[in-house]
Amino acid sequence: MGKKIRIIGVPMDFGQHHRGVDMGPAALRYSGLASELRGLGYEVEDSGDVLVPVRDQGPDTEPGPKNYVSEITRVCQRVYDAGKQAIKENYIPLFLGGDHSIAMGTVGGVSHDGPTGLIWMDAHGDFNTSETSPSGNVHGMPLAALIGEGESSLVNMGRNGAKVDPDQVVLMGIRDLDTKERNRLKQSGITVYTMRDIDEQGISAVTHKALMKFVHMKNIHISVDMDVMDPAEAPGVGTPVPGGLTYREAHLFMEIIADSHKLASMDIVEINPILDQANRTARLAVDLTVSALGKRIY
Ligand code: NNH
Ligand code: MN
Ligand code: MN
Ligand code: MN
Repeated sequence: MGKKIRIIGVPMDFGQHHRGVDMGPAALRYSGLASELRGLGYEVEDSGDVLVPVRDQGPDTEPGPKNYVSEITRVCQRVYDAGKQAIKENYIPLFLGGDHSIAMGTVGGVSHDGPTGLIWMDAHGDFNTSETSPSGNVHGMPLAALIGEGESSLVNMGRNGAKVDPDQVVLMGIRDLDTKERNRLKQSGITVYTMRDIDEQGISAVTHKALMKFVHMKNIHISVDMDVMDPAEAPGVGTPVPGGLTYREAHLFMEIIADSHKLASMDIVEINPILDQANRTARLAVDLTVSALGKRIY
């Protein structure tokens, strides 16, 4: 296969108020991520976890004025450096969240030395800014920050300004947008495939269309918020929304991505083992990851 994979854990839960997403990296490792990937023939290095300050507010903290922007920025800067380094050393970085705010670091870092196409798999748009967000939670803002909108400390983290062009972004699986977020998204130029689009056209057609967008690009990053899945498949997430991807829809997406040979980096985020049923969500995430990295049924 020739490609090496580097696992980078980011046990950060500052982007939202449910405690427990910081255990995502452990849940994924426990589910056998590295050995499954070695089974595919990859050389896999687990570089451990990026340093994340301890959050000492007790169980669930209230959303609101304290949204930990400075803590998140500091962690994302480390993630950015780790992503940039991994690409430079010819690894496929596999980032284990943590909540979705880590993607401001991951996508920034992997695009440091050249553009990447971005496929954002999510029930949500993650396209709020601190002005439009009803919750104040930073995990609802990373995609906006990546295209250069929102608080300057988030936008200018790693390197100044936008990290991806709206033209290089596809959002898939969405079914829950806030009102202002929806308007901003419509004006952004980002390609959006909602659950309705997937229901009507099928996941295969939609995925091939998404890939057509990146036909002139060498690298694709997929950022998988596990709440893109139907809650019946992936109960261990903080903000489940009914009507998500089925097991086979998500696998077929990953299998088609693997066939493109363009997957250069990936995030798996928002797994909350405390809310899960016997680590199901992390086990599903491992299955999806190995499909994205080339596991074939036949
Ligand atoms: N849109 C809501 C917000 O901004 C919810 C975001 N929650 C997510 N995003 N899990 O992926 O607070
Ligand atoms: Mn998200
Ligand atoms: Mn989400
Ligand atoms: Mn369906």
